[in-house]
Amino acid sequence: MPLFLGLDSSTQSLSAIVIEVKSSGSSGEISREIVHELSLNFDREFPGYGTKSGVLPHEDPAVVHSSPVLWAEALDTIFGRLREAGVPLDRIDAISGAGQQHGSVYLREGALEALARLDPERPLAPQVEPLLSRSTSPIWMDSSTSSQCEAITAALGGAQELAELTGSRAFERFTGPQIRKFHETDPAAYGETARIHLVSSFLASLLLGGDAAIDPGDGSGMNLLDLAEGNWSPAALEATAPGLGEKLPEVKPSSTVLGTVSEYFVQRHGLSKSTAVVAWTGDNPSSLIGLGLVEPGHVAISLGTSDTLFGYMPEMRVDEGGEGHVFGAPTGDFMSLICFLNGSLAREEVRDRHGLDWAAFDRALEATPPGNGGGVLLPWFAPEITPSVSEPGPRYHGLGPEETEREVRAVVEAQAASMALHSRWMGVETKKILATGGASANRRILQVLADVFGAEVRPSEVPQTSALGAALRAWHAWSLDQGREVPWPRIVAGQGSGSTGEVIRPRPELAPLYGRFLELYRACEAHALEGGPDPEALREAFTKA
Ligand code: ADP
Ligand code: XUL
Repeated sequence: MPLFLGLDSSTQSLSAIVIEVKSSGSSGEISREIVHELSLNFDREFPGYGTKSGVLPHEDPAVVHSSPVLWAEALDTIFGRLREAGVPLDRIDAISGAGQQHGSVYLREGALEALARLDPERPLAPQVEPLLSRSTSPIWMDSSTSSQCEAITAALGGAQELAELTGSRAFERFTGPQIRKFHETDPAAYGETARIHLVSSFLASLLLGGDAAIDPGDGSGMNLLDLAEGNWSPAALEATAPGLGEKLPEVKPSSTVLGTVSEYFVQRHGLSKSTAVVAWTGDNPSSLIGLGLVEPGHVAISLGTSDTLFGYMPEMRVDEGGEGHVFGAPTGDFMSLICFLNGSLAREEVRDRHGLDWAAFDRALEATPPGNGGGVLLPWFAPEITPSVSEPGPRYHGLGPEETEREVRAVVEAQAASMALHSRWMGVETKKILATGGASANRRILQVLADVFGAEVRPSEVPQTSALGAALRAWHAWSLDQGREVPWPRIVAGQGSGSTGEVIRPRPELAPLYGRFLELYRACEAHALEGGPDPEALREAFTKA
C-alpha cells in the first residue's frame, strides 16, 4: 500500500507524519491512516545553535533570524529517527513538506550543483554551511524592514495596488522587503548570492539535490508574486532589488512532482531511488489541506508559535483594510489569512512570569469569570503584526501584571477578541472553527475561542496539520503524476468535519457579554494605536453590566 511522508519545518520544530493509503479492491473505497508521527524540537535536540524558541538571540528585538544549517541538520536527523523507529523508508512513494512562511535562504554560485554531489558518508549540515552566502535566515518574526516596505510600496504605486498584485500590502516579514534590506545593507553578499530560496523550497532543494521550484502558496508571502498570474511580477522584482529575477527559482503549481530524491538520501537513509519529491509549500497553506479546507465553508485557527486564522477562498479578494493576506491555496485556488505574532510565545510569557505550568494556567482560566470583570490586556509582548504595533509592551486596563489568574484569562480573551475583530474583512461564516497547532491541545483555550466567536470549535485529529497536509499533498501530486488523480475532496475525506468527534460549543448565555467585550477591546486598541478616546468609561459600564 502506498506510503507518503509529510514534513513541516516550523519555527520551533521539524515534524514528520507518514500516511498509508489503502484501497479496498472491490468497492474502490480509499482510506488513509497515519502510521507514524515524529517531532524534533530545535532548542532541545540541537542546542549547539543557541536558539531560543527556534530563533537566534539578537540585541535588536526587531531583528529575528534562524539558522538554515540547523534546518538541514534537523532534516538529516529526522530520516535517521524515522528509520530507527521502524518506518520502511524504502517504501515511501512521495515526500512533500511545509515550511514556516516568509523566511529566506541565500545560496552561493555553484551551491545547487554541490547539492547534487553531497557525500552520503558525511552529515548534511557541514556540507550545506559553505554553500550559504548569508549565514543566517531572516524569518517571519522579523520586523526590521519598515523603510524597505515604504520604498517598495511607493515604487509600485501604493499599498492597495501592491495588495491587488501580490495579495498583500508590504509587510516587514515578507521576503521581498527582507531581500531589499539585505541588498541595501550588504550589497557584496547580495552580489555573491546566486539563488534565494524560501524555507520550504530550500528544504525541498536539499531532498532533490537541486533547485526546487517555489509554489504559489508560499510564493505569495513574498510581495513578489503576481498572484492572479501565478508568476513573478517583473514590476515587483524591480521594486525590490537589482537582478532579483535571476536569483529566484521558478514558480510551479503546488501539485508538481519536482523529481526524485537525491543519491544522498538514497544512500544515507535508504530511500528508494524512485521516491518522488513534491513541491513544498508554506505551513499555513499546508494546514489548509491538513484540515480539509478545499471548498468554501469553515475557517481554521492555528495556535502555533504564531496564531493564524485562515480559510479557503475561491476567488482572489484582498483586504481593503490592509491587515489580511491572500495566499495561493495548494489546490490552485486561494486562501485568506491573518497572522498574530503574539501567539504561543505570549501565552508562555504569562505562564512563565507567574511560574505556572499548563495545568495551573488552565486552573487560572477556570477560576476567573468570562469578561474578566472588565480587565483588558493588549498582549503585545513582542512587536505585533495584527494590528501593526512596532513599539512592543503589554497595555493593561483594569488589571495589573501582578494578578496571576486574571492575567492568564486576559491574554487568552485578548487573543480571541483580536482574532474575531480583525477577521471581519474575510466575510466568511464563523459558525464552525477548526482548531489546530500545539496550543489546540488546550481545551480551555478553545472554550474561550468558542465563547468569544459564538462558534463551535472542532479540534483537529492531530495538532500537526501542516505535516499531515504535506503528506496528503504528496499523495495528491503523486496520483496526478501517475495519471490517476485522486480528487481533493477524496484526499481530505474525514478531515475537518471534526475527526476527533469532539465539539467545543459556545455557551449562548455568554453571547451578550462577549458582544460588549469585543466593543471594549476594540476601544482599548483604538486608544492605544489610533489616538481614540480613553476607554475607561466604557470599561466601567462593562464592569457594572
Ligand atoms: P510551531 O508549529 O509554530 O513550531 P506548534 O504548533 O508545534 O508550533 O505549537 C507549539 C506551541 O504549543 C508551544 O510553543 C506551546 O506554547 C504550545 N502548547 C503546547 N501545549 C500546550 C498547552 N497544553 N496549552 C497551551 N499551549 C500549549
Ligand atoms: C504567516 C506567518 C506565520 C508563519 C509561522 O503569514 O507569518 O504563521 O508561517 O510559521
